Amino acid sequence: MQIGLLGKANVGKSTFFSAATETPVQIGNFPFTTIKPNIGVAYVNTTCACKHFRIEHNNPLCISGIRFVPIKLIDVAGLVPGAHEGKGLGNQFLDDARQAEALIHVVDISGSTDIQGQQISVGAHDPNEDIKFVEEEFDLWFKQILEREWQKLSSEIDKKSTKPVDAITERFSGLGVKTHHVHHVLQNLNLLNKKPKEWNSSDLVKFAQMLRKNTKPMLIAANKADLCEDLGISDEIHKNRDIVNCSAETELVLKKAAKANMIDYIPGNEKFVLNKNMNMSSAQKEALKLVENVLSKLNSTGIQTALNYTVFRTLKMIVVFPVEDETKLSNKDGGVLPDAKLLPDNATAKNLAEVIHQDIAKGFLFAVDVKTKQRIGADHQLKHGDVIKIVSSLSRG
Ligand SMILES: Nc1nc2c(ncn2[C@@H]2O[C@H](COP(=O)(O)OP(=O)(O)O)[C@@H](O)[C@H]2O)c(=O)[nH]1
Ligand SMILES: [Mg+2]
Repeated sequence: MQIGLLGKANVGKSTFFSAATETPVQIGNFPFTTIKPNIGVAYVNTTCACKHFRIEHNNPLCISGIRFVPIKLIDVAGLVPGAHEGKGLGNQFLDDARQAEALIHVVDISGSTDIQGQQISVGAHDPNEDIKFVEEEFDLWFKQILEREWQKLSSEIDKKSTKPVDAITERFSGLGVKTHHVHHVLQNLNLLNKKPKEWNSSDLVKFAQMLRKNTKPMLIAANKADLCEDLGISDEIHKNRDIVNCSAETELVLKKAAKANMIDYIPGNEKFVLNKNMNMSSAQKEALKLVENVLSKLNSTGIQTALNYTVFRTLKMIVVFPVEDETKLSNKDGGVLPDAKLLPDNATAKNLAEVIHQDIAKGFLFAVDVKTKQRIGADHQLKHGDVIKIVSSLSRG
């Protein structure tokens, strides 16, 4: 599971990345601070199964019944118009985005950075322009790849009479394109029964656009929302796009203050609690006052919301808790609810076994839904929050 952070220079991608991963990366107010893609571990969160069973357990990823599940986050170099033609760090940027299953487009919603990433006064730039150009760059990139391959691909399909769905999927698998994506797009555009040789250029453009939307879904993180007088512009965009208001800088301050024991803060929360036993300088107190103001305006910093939205709503993933001992809810070492796995929402008990270990899957006998104590078969579809014991004739390794 990988999510890519993208956007033009200076919108706060690296700040978002640091806040979400706590990895110290270079943060600076000039273009191309991030030269090499940074890959880090961030977390989505959901209710832990310990709540259902009303038990307490010691797991560093469960804080007061909120379970944090790791995902990979990629911070990629800033994007400029013309990137698909290699402008800026163009092709490198687009290549990095290949690995991502979904993207978070970080936008400066306060309008205080121009298209090149230079700082200007609040409201001087229209963030809609950024949304437009980034989507266009992606569409053009997909179209370019399609066009480059099209001649060969369509004549191959014609000669060998392979199914277009299979041939197209195979050729574009490097972009994270799966059979169901291609089928869905072809069906929607009424192209399922049209020979690729007979496609016109408009078919190709539409196909590229829709394939991009389906394989690289994008959430807009309306960052620097703390600088906005009001958030009307974001509400306006919300009419046709998925968008979450964010303040990456505020989240970073909160994470750092929590790390230094000055506050208690659960990422995603609307509040933090001051640690009365810590001595703080007046500057630190002042910074936390500002943070309080931002939180009261935005409800939360939006960083956790953006990650959760991408994984649970855009990608429709579910969290399942595998256990080996269904009475103790533990693994062999006695760790209670030791694991939380992210799975697609149509995943079966067998799929969970595959994620745990190939041998467990090979020897799959049956599984137990620990919440209902019912025996389930290999094809049983799992739900978000399920606690599952797999019974296998083989053990791992
Ligand atoms: N006011 C405000 N400034 C931010 C926020 N996020 C980032 N910044 C500032 O924007 C500038 C660029 O941030 P950076 O993360 O390096 O941007 P990148 O080029 O997109 O990676 C830095 O000065 C950050 O401190 C935010 O949420 N609010
Ligand atoms: Mg950066």
